[in-house]
Amino acid sequence: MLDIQKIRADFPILSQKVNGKPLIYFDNGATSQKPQVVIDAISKYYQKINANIHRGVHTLSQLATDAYEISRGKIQNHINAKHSHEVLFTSGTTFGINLVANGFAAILKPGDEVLVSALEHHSNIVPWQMLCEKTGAVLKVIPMNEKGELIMAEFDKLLSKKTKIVTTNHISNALGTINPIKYMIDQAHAVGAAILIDGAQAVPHLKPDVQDLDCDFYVFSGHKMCGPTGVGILYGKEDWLNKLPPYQGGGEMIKEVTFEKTTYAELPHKFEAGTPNIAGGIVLGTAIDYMNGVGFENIQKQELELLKYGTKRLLEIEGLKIFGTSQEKTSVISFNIKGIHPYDIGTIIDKLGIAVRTGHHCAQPIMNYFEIPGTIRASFSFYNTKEEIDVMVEAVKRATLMLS
Ligand code: 7TS
Repeated sequence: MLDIQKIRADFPILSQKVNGKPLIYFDNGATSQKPQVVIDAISKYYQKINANIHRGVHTLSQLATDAYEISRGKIQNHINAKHSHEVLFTSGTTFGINLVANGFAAILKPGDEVLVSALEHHSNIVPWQMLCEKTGAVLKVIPMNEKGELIMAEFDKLLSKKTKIVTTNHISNALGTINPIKYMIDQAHAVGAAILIDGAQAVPHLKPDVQDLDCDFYVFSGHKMCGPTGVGILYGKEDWLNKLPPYQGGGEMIKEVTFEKTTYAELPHKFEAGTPNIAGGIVLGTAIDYMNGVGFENIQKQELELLKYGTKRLLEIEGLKIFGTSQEKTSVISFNIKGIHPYDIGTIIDKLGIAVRTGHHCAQPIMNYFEIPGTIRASFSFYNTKEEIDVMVEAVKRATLMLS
């Protein structure tokens, strides 16, 4: 088992007080906290090797370029991509999805179909709607059931030769459902469709193997997995990345520019216009090293314990309902208390030092399905403890009494 106290000591923010109380950070779905090694790596970059990459002959530029490309290699290994040029640095999940959706504008014809799951974050809905508006393609939704599971029989029925791309998250941010993506990837491919997996909520909990999954695209953000904000990854199969047009034009993404014609650089540079988040890209590698040091098996064990314990303890509260009761679930508990607005509970427990997210979690269609304005979401990380859950349960009880 993990020595949680030792791990907690790696995260300086966790020993802070907020509103005069020890911080209990249960908003890991929104962003994770950062260990000292990550914080140090950011300042070390600016103290020692800050320079622009891929352009200078001078030593610092080469050091920065090497560090950036070493990090790309680490990420390639981590997700088991076949080639490092299939690993593109982006600013985050949202950017990666927009890049792919924008590229499909060159491929889709009116009447083609895009399948989106009912469990998506807005960033995996809106870019596809924009794509459909632009191309005349039709957006279809893979429905879910009361437990917050996608209905595979309905998915199978929706798939046809018209389906050109399927998009789903690996894990739902609002409910914690782990989707059967391997099955979905195989089914999409059986009709000749591409498939994008939004791994934003998966990479903090597991290590995806993109070759084993055989997905066409896998996107995620660094900041939910102990890394900095403003950096993320788009993995794409080489063939697809060669087929898609560039997303942004600018420096570094070209082979040759004249006023008559521009030719584009090879992968990955074709999709990396402009000066990137260099420190972010390098330090994402540090964050991944840190998580691998903790070990994803250990992470999963600890988080499953927290999920089971938190579920049991919260259900002791009268009138409390949990949304998202899938068999396959990660350490996210979305709940409401009968007759009380989630925002009111969130505000009161914040005064007690407890950070949860309240609201629709950028997943309004899920809230509409359950006919609720939002939920209170406690999302646990491996550095959280059962004792913290006990404090939250007592705080929610207290808030409930005050508001009833
Ligand atoms: N996809 C999923 C499944 C997400 O959970 C999020 C962010 C995104 C995409 C967008 O990621 P970004 O890094 O590009 O912003 N989810 C959340 C959340 O649940 N609470 O705050 C942000």
